Amino acid sequence: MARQRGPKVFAIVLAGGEGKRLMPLTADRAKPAVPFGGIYRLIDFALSNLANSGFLQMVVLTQYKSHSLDRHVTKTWRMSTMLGNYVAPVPAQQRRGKQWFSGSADAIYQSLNLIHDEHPDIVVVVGADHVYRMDFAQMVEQHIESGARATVAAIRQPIEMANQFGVIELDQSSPQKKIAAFREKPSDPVGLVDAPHEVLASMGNYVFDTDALIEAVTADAELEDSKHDMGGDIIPAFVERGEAYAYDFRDNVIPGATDRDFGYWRDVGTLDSFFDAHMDLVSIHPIFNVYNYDWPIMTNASSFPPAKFIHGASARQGMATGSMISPGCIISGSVVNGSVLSPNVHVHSFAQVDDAVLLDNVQIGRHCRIQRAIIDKDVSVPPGVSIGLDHDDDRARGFTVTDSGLVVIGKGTVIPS
Ligand code: ADQ
Repeated sequence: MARQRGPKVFAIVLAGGEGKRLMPLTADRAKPAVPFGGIYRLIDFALSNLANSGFLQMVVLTQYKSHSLDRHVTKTWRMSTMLGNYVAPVPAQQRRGKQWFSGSADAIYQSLNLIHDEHPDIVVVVGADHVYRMDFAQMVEQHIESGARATVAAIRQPIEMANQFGVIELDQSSPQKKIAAFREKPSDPVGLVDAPHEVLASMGNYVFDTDALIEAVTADAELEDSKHDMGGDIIPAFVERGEAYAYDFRDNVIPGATDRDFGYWRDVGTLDSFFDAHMDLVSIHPIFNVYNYDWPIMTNASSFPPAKFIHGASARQGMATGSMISPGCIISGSVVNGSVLSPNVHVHSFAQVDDAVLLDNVQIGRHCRIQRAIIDKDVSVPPGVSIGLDHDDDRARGFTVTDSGLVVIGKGTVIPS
C-alpha cells in the first residue's frame, strides 16, 4: 500500500448516522454497518477510498448502535501501528457532559484531541453512507492549489432531490470554483444555469486546513442556536467568510474506471435506493464495477467455502443468472435471477428467487417464491412461502413494503409457515 507523501493528512470518517430511512435494516446496526453488495459493509467504501488515496491514518467516529460497526472496523481495518497506519473506531467521548454527540460537527469537536495528537496539515472528513470510488488525494491537491480553507466535494444531482443535500452555488467569476452560497437541504432550490433540472450537491466529503477546522468547530460549539452540523453550520460559516471552494467530482480520475462507472456515486439512504444500487451491481455491464482491482474495495476475508450449485431432489439444476453469489451459498435445485446473495445463504429445491437481496445466513425453503425483496440476516423462510407476490399479504405478515412495492424483512424475523 502506498505510503503518504506531501502534506500530512488525517482522515475522519463520520459513521454515527442513525439511518432511520433504512429501517428495519438499521434496527440494531448503524447505517455505515449495513451490509452491501454481498460481502461488504457500507463503511468499506469510504475506508477503501481513503486507503487507496494513500491516507492511512483514519479515525471512525461512531455513535448509535455501534457494536457491529466497531466489530467490523476492528476486525477488518486494523492496520499496522508500527508503520504509522491505523484505523481506530472512536465512540462518543462525552467530553462536554453526559449528552452524546448532537451533530457531526459536535462529534469532531468532542474528538479534537485526536487531531491535536497527530499534528496533521490537512484533515479530510468523509461520510460513511455512500457507494462510490474517489481519490481524495486529487481533492487535497486542488484544495492546496486553490488556497481554500475548506473544500467541499460536489456532484450534480436531480433538482427534485435537492432537499436531501447541501446545495452549492458557485461564484461564476471564480475559475477556482469558489462557493458563493451553500444551503443545507433547501425546499426551494434553483437549478443550474446550464442544466435547470439539476443542482450542485455536496457529497458530504470535505478537506480542511487543520487550524481552520479546529477554529470552526470550536467557535460553533459556543453557539446556542447551532445544530452543530457540518453541512448545516460549519460549511455555511466558511462560505460566509469566502474561504470555501468546491471540488467537482467529474475531475476525479480513478485508475481502471470504465465509461459506465465513471462518476458513480449513490447515496443509499433509503430502502429503494439501497435496492437500486444492488441492481446496478448485477446489471450485465455493471454500472458500479466491483471488479476494478486497480482501486479495490476492501473488506474482511471470509472463511466460507466457494458457492455451490447442485441438482436438487428433482434433478432440477440449481442455477443463478445475472446474480452475485457469495462464498458459502448453496443453490440446490432452485433458480436465482437478478439477485445479490451474502455469504452462507441456502436456496432449497423448487424455490425461485427473482430480484432479491438476501443477507447472511438466509434460508429459502423448498417451493418458496421470492420477488423484489430484501431479507436481512438469519431469516429462515419456511417451505412453500411466497414473499413479494401479494403486497397486502406481505403487510399483513408485518413486513415493510415501500411505495415502490419493495418488501423488506428485518433481521431474525420469524416467518410463519
Ligand atoms: P446528511 O447525510 O443528511 O447530509 P448527516 O446526517 O449529518 O447528514 O450525516 C453525514 C455523515 O455524518 C454520515 O456519514 C453520518 O453517518 C455521520 N454522522 C451524523 N451525525 C454524526 C455524529 N453525531 N457522529 C458521528 N457521525 C455522524 C450530509 C451533508 C449534506 C450532503 C449529504 C450528502 O450535511 O450537505 O449533501 O451529506 O449525502
